Amino acid sequence: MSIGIGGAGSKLASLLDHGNATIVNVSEIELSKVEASNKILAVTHSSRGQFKGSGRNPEVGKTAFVSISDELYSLVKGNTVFSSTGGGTGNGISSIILKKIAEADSVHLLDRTMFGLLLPYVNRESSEFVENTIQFLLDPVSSAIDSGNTGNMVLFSNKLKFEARIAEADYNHMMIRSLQNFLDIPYKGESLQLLDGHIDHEDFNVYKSKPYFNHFTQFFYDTNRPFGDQLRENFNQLLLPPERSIEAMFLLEVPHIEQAPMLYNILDYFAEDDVTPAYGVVHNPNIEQPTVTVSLLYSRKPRELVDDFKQMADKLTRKKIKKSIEQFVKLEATPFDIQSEVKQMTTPPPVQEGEAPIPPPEVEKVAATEGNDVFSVLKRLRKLK
Ligand SMILES: Nc1nc2c(ncn2[C@@H]2O[C@H](COP(=O)(O)OP(=O)(O)OP(=O)(O)O)[C@@H](O)[C@H]2O)c(=O)[nH]1
Ligand SMILES: [Mg+2]
Repeated sequence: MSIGIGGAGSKLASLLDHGNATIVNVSEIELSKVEASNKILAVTHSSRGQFKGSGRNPEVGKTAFVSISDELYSLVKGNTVFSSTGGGTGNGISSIILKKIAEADSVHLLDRTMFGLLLPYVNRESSEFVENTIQFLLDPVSSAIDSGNTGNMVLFSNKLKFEARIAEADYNHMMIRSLQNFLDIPYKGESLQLLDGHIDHEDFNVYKSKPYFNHFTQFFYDTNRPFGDQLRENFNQLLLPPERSIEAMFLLEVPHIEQAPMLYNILDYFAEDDVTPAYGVVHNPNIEQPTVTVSLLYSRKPRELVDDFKQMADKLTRKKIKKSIEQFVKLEATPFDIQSEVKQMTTPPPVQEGEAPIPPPEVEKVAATEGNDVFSVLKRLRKLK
């Protein structure tokens, strides 16, 4: 079962479980908009929160957790939690769940929680989402991983959504379809003719319960080209890119039984990295080309992830500062020829017939009476208003 926390988390959980998920929010309005069999309203102390959410403030989410603590903590055991890392509700409530997991003595393999975390795209999303994400990765995610008590963490990213201009609902479907490809591995092993290796549900659950980041992807495999090149070309654009894998799993589906030995090329690739993957090869007559679904478990210090985020955020902040300096201290280049200006000031206006000529003003006298700072001189010359 999946549990969705906050706006984004709820939508993803609902898609994965076809409306049978548990969703949690501090906002009644957001809860009412998502289809789910179990809806939990977390109580905030601010009347605003009860209708509008946490307003990107994780402290509101954290306070609200108290009202649902026991119910939620027992629900997440052995299940999958979805949450954004930037929103106040998702971030606040999930960070307490992660802290509780980190503080537990030890969590049994099958009671571990898998997390699907949705990270914002720094170049397009609000700085509050980015700041919340940095805090979330630094503390709750880091301590949960270090404790060894959490299951896989999947780091979804909104980068492709913004860069390829994909509608939110479509993007959500893409993320869930991609996750479903990974989750289908043991079911395909069960329903299709097994040609080599084996990944059953038990193996799969043990794999999901390891405290590492999980990067999964699926692509057509061309046996005439190196597997590593194809893997790199087909990293999942919906997820953050992976690091060197510690453990791996793959399912190779072949349309023709005699293609099964393709598997050895894949094993060779992983052997170079000293990784012995769990694998299965199945006959799938419904596909036209050999297809491989790969999962890489990698360990990346959340601190390094945060450094990436910070670098991008800093670059953006520098750009913003530069822009605001250019906006507010805009100096117009005004051509100014002091000699002709002085000449203009000292030349008397043309004398009309019958009028006495006006004597030229004494420049020094004017300066003495009206102040002699640059601004008042410029003002008099009408260069400043
Ligand atoms: N891909 C995708 N991103 C979403 C969606 N909804 C929100 N987000 C992203 O999630 C982050 C905001 O988190 P939400 O889940 O909306 O916030 P919340 O947890 O409900 O918290 P508050 O609304 O602040 O109480 C931002 O990075 C959004 O871009 C969605 O349906 N799809
Ligand atoms: Mg919300």
